[in-house]
This record gives sequence, structure tokens and C-alpha cells, in this order.
Amino acid sequence: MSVMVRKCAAVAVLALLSACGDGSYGSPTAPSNNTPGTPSTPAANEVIATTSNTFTPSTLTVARGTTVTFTFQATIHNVIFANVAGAPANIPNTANSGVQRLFATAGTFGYDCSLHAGMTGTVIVN
Ligand SMILES: [Cu+2]
Repeated sequence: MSVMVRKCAAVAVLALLSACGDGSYGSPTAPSNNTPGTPSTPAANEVIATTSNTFTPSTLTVARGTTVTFTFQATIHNVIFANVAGAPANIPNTANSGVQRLFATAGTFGYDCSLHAGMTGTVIVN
């Protein structure tokens, strides 16, 4: 009788172990690439280019909802926006690229490149 109980207990322990040991430790799911949703209406697209350590045009006036593409040539620049509500995210150091920013909020958004003194610009959003 006591042998029988021990056997059952051993089986129960094995069953518990095997239940846990299925090898799946919650394998991490791939992070979803949360790309910003495209606006329902196609937004106008303006370009600010970096040439000779200047932003061209240095002042750009756009309608709200405009996407602006900052184009960077071989020289590394960045775009650091003044701390104004509604300003888009800064653009870290980059070269040979185009980076888009959506201007969804009306206002005046000054920015500069922290790498080059006097390299400044403004986007005015109406
Ligand atoms: Cu620069």
C-alpha cells in the first residue's frame, strides 16, 4: 500500500516537471514596427536642404499638416528644435540622408544645428 502511494507521488512529480519543461519560456515576440500612420489626406511636402552649413531656405512657411524633408549631404548635421509645444522630434546627427518631420501644430519652430554655430532655421506653421 505504501509503495503504491510512493509510486503515485513520483508520477505526480514527474507530471508537474514535464508540464513546466515544455521549453517555451515566452519567446519574445518581434517588436512591432510602429511606423507613424500616414495622414488620411496626402500632406504637402517641402524640403529644407543643408548646403555649406546653412539650412535652405532658412525660413519656411507651411500649412499645418505639412511634412518637411530635411536633406543632409556629406557633412554631418543635426536639427535641434527650440523647446516649443508642438515642435517635432529633433533629428540626430546624420549625413547623406533625408529625414521627414510632420508639422502638425501651428506655431513658429526655430531650430539649429548644434554642430555649426549660426546654422539656424525656422519653420512657420499656419
Ligand atoms: Cu550643421
